[in-house]
Amino acid sequence: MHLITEAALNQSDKIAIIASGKSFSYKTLLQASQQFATHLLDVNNDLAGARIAFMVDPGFDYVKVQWGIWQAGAVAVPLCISHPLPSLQYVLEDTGATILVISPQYHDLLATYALEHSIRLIVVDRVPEPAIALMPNIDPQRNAMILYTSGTTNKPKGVVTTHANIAAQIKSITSAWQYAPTDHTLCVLPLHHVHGIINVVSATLSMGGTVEFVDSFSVDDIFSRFMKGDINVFMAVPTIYFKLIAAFEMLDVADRQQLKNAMKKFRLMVCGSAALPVSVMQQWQEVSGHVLLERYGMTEIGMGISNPYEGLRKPGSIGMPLPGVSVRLVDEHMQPIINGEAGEIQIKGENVFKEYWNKPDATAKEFTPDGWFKTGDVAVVEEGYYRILGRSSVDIIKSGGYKLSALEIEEVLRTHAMVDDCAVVGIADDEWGELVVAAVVAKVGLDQHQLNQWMRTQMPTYKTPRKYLLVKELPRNAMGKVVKNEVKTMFQ
Ligand code: MCA
Ligand code: AMP
Repeated sequence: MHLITEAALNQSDKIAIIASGKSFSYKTLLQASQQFATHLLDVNNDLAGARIAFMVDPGFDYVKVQWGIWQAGAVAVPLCISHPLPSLQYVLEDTGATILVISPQYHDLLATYALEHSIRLIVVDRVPEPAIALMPNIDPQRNAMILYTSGTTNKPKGVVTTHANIAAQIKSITSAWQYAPTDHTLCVLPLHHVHGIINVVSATLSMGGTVEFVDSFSVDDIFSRFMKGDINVFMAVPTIYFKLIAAFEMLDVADRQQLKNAMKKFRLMVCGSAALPVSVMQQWQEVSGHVLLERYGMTEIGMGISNPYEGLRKPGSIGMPLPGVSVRLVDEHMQPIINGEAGEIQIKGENVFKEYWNKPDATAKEFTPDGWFKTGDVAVVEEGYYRILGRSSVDIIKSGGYKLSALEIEEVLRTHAMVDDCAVVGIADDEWGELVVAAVVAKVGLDQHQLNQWMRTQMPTYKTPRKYLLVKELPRNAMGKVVKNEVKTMFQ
């Protein structure tokens, strides 16, 4: 990834990363990543698109491993550090990963699996520091990363981006939001999604800024770091701003004032990944003095549409197309909208992903014949600003900033011995955006607590239903299809 490593060469002694109480310069990061790439290369001179999965905590090692994978010519597959084994296995099998890099604490979870599947296991703190080998020359059109996204199919799909895609995604936001070497960004987001990987970490490092990591998500920790006065950029999902507002209100007057003073000095605060409620935007302005910059993105496209850095940031709106991104709205006949009506957002540009991994049919289905990517999000344009109205599928849920597939959750629920049938929906929730809930037709004697615990062994917690409703039967239409909107009303 030339864009990022070039910045590292130019910045040298500047601090790139702060994590777990330590600071690491660009020079240290680049050297460590090249040593790691050398270790990965072993006897090869180019890993030629091999998939390397890594389950590494956010921090110096994460970035070292990611850069090492890229420099060795392999494809980075970041795993979610809170996923249970079945979810990890799915990604490892789907990508055919041949190398797995882990933080030491994930050894017990994954070592046996790696051994049984002949996957080379590398524990990140037990890597030698070899003399740096010659790195392969990487064509920008080569695959760089695979991220998993839930959609209208029951299993998550691997979104493949090339080096050129990632570079375009980075260039677009760094110019629009004026990233600078003086940026000091706090990373509180998970690093298996675009928001954390591209917007927070990669874009900041590409411009020579500093990324500071937290050990785990904690509102108190975020506030105490804000109060130190170094951090000047923050990006998060609406749920996190909601949580910060609630915590701010619990502080005493002196702490509030100190925090306000620190936040006033920030250069930028961004919100995205899910609709930002106008009330949260307004409350955050009172708390921090900042008008949140709301933007719209997707795993498949990086960022597409954004409120302006300078100019009116319109509440309830996602703004205008970002530089280098073409955006259009189309009606149900795929005709571009010209009369101000609502339509599906479609996107074209170098930022758009290459394909779904090993899924040519799914890839073809999501593009128009003339190369526009169909987002499935419906919007209108009002005075030049796009406003999201909803999604074309009721089976996609956004909760805590995560995109979830109702079908995927239902599929897992149905494998429980006591569950005969079920319907999963998202219901509106102030804190989480949408809350995952499930109507369940069950055998007599189902223990809901046990079901909930069991689901958490099968899926990451953020995908599991928050409420279960036991029903005799699910509401169906004349065709026998479950009517999801009726299921939603059952929870009101
Ligand atoms: C967790 N909890 C929930 C949910 N998640 N309750 C309801 N709904 C949920 N979705 C509960 C847990 O069960 C637990 O309760 C308690 O909250 C704490 O759980 P934990 O997992 O520790 O949550 P957290 O650490 O407080 O995390 C909340 C969070 C996290 C920080 C908001 O969800 C998060 O990092 N979200 C961001 C995701 C993200 O980066 N999305 C970007 C993808 P109990 O103890 O009772 O079990 S979208 C993207 O990349 C595109 C390109 C874009 O546009 O950005
Ligand atoms: P993901 O695939 O996890 O990257 O999620 C992408 C989806 O998040 C988009 O298709 C939208 O539905 C949603 N999304 C992202 N940003 C926003 C936003 N600012 N407002 C509303 N929805 C958003």
